[in-house]
Amino acid sequence: MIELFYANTPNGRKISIMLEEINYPYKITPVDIFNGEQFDYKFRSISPFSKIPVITDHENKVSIFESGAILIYLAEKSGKFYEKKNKILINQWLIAQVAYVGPLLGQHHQFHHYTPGKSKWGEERYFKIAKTIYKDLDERLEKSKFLAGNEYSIADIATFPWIARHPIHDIGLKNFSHLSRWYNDISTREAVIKGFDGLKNGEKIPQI
Ligand SMILES: N[C@@H](CCC(=O)N[C@@H](CS)C(=O)NCC(=O)O)C(=O)O
Repeated sequence: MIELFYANTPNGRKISIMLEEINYPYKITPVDIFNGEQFDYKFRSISPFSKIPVITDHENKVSIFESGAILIYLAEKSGKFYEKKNKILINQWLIAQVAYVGPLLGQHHQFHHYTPGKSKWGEERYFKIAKTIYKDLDERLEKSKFLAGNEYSIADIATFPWIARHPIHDIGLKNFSHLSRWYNDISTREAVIKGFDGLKNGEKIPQI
C-alpha cells in the first residue's frame, strides 16, 4: 500500500492522479500546509524541505519526496507512463515542469492572485513569464499529441494540475488551441477526474 502525504494543490494532485492512473491501492494522509503541519518533526523526517507531496511505499519500506522523483518511482514500479525507449524526452518535459513551469506559475499565483498590489514588478514579471509558458506549451502541443510525444506520460501528469489553475492565471486558456485540446483530452480521463479530487470533497476540474 502507498501512503500519500497530500494537500489539494497542483503538486499534490500530480501524485493522486498518478496513483489513480496506475490503479494502486493507496491512502491519503492530508497535511494541512496552511496550518503548519508540514513543519511537524515527524513529517520533516520524510520531507526535508517541509513540502508535500511525499509517499511512503509500505511494501518496500521507502519514503520519497519531490513530485518528479515520486512520479518516476511510481512509473517504474507500475511499468506505466514512462516508456523505456522514450525516457530521454519524457525526462526533459518532466524536469522542465518541476524546475520551471511549476515554480514560475507558482510565482504568478503569488503575485497576481494572492497578493495583488504588493509588487507591481513581481506582478508584471511573472504574468509575462506565465504567458510565455502558455505560448511555449501551445507550440509544443501543436507538433506533438502529448508533451513527450504520442503517448500520455508522467510529463503530462506533472503539468496538467498546473494548467488546471487556469482560472486564476487570467491568461485565457481558450486562446491557446493546442494547449486547450491537450487539456480537454486529459480532463476527461476517469483517473484524472478521480485523482484531482484527492480529498474527496467534490472538487471538479475547471473547464475552459
Ligand atoms: N519541488 C517540490 C515542490 C513542492 C511544493 O512546493 N509543495 C508545496 C505545496 S504545492 C508545499 O508543500 N508548501 C508548503 C510550504 O512551502 O510551507 C515538488 O515538486 O514536490
